Amino acid sequence: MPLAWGRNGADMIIIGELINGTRKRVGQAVADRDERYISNLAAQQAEAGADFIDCNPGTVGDAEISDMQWLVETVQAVTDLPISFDSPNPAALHAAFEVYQTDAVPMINSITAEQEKLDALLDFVVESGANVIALALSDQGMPSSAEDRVDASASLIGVLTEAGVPAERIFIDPLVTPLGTDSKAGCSFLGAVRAIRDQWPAVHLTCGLSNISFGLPQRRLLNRIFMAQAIAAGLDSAIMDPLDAEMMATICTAEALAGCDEWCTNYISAARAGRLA
Ligand code: THG
Repeated sequence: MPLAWGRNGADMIIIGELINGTRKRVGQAVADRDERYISNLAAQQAEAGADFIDCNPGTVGDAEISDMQWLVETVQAVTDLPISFDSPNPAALHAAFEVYQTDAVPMINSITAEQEKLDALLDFVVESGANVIALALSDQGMPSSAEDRVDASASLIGVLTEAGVPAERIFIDPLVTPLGTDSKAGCSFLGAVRAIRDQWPAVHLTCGLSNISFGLPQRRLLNRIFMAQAIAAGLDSAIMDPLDAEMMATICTAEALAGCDEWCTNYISAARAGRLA
C-alpha cells in the first residue's frame, strides 16, 4: 500500500508523537522491552506519513539512558525515517545519538535558552549536524506573553546560528500552554508564531499542539481548529498523532487556505483519494 499521504501530501513536517512513555501502554512496552508493540507504532506512523518518529522514554535517571537506546534501536530496525530524540535529559540525547545508525538526519528534542541546557547541549547540536527543536524556555521560566516567546526564540536563534547551525535545521517551539488555565494561551502562541515567521522566514516552527486542550472537553475539536489557526500564522511542523485522519485532513485544508498549496493540488488529490470526507 502506498503511503497514505505520499509523504503526508502536505508541506507540514510531521513528528509522530505516539512513542512516548508517558502514555500508559507505551510505558508498559518500554518496561517489558516489547519490541513488537513499539515496532508496530513506528511502522504505522511511517505509513500514515510521519516525517520523523519521536522517541520519548518517559522515564528518569539511569533507566532513561538505556530505555532511550532501546527505543532508537527498535525504531530504526523497522523504518528509515529519521528519529526525534525527545528527552529533557542531555545524557539521554547523547546516548540516543551513539546508537543511531539511520542515514537521515535526526532531531534533537530539545534545547532551551536555559544556561544549563545550552552548556550541556550546544556543542553537541553543532557537532552532531542534527536538526534541533529549540524550546522558547529561558531562565526567566515559562513564557506567558507572545513577547516572552519571541524573546526566548530570538536568543536561541542568535546562539544557534552564531554557533554554525543553519536556520533550516532549527525548529523553534514557541511552547503551547493550556487554554484552560490561561484564556490568552492560544493568542500568545499564535502571536509569537506570526512574529517569528515574519522575522526569521528560514527557521521551522513546530509545537506539541495538543497541550492547548489539556483539561478541557472535546479536545480533538480544539486541537484541529488551533492547528488551522497556527498554520495560517506560519507553523510548518508539529509533534502530533499522524494516525488522526481528521487532523491530517485539517492540515491539508488549512495549508490550501493559507496559500501553501499551489492550484490546490494537494487538496484536490486528498479529496479524490477520500481523505477529506
Ligand atoms: N514540545 C516538544 N516536545 C514535546 C512536547 C512539546 N514532546 C512531548 C509532548 N510535548 C508531545 N508529545 C505527546 C505525546 C503523546 C501525547 C501528547 C503529547 C498523548 N497524550 C494523551 C492525551 O493527551 O490524551 C495522554 C496519554 C495517555 O495517558 O495515554 O498521547 O510540547 N518540543
